[in-house]
Amino acid sequence: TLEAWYMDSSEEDQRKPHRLNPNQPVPLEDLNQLGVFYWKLNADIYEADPELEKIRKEQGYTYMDILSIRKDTLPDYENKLKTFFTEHLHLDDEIRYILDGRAYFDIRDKQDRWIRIVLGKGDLITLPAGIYHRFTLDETDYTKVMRLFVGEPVWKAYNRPADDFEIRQKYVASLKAS
Ligand code: KMT
Ligand code: NI
Repeated sequence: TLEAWYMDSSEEDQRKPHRLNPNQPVPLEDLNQLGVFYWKLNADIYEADPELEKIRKEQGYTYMDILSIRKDTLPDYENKLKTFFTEHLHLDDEIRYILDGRAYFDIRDKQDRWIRIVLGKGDLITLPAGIYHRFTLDETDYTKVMRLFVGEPVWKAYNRPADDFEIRQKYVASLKAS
């Protein structure tokens, strides 16, 4: 299963866990309510995994590429990590499958509090279009991630505030319904 918790508000190193004391865990059902979904797969066989194939087919994830996120493999590493950790939204779902290493995705809950989700090898997560979020490595400074997309990928991020976007309003309306 997926581990998630509410974050403290300290300005310390973004790569630290930032748990509250005592820890305040967030169950998967709460993440589902926010439109976040999750699969556990066997990343050792990602190149020929029938389970991954099934998900890609059912969800229409036609596009995929793989990024190794570490200082010596990702061009413009420092700037990219800064961009990833700047709160933003996208017009499409963000679909990520961790093939190696670890990473954090932070998302906002309905009351605008940060939830930190830790992802490790074999975790596939989808963040809904219009959700405010950000991404960081942890203190191991490395992950290898597959990016999936429906059709031609659009990676454009709109930094907060982006409240006037139709996709944002659609997302907020979906929360009220749930
Ligand atoms: C994003 O849009 O938040 C990212 O792509 C960063 C995580 S995976 C490269
Ligand atoms: Ni994003």
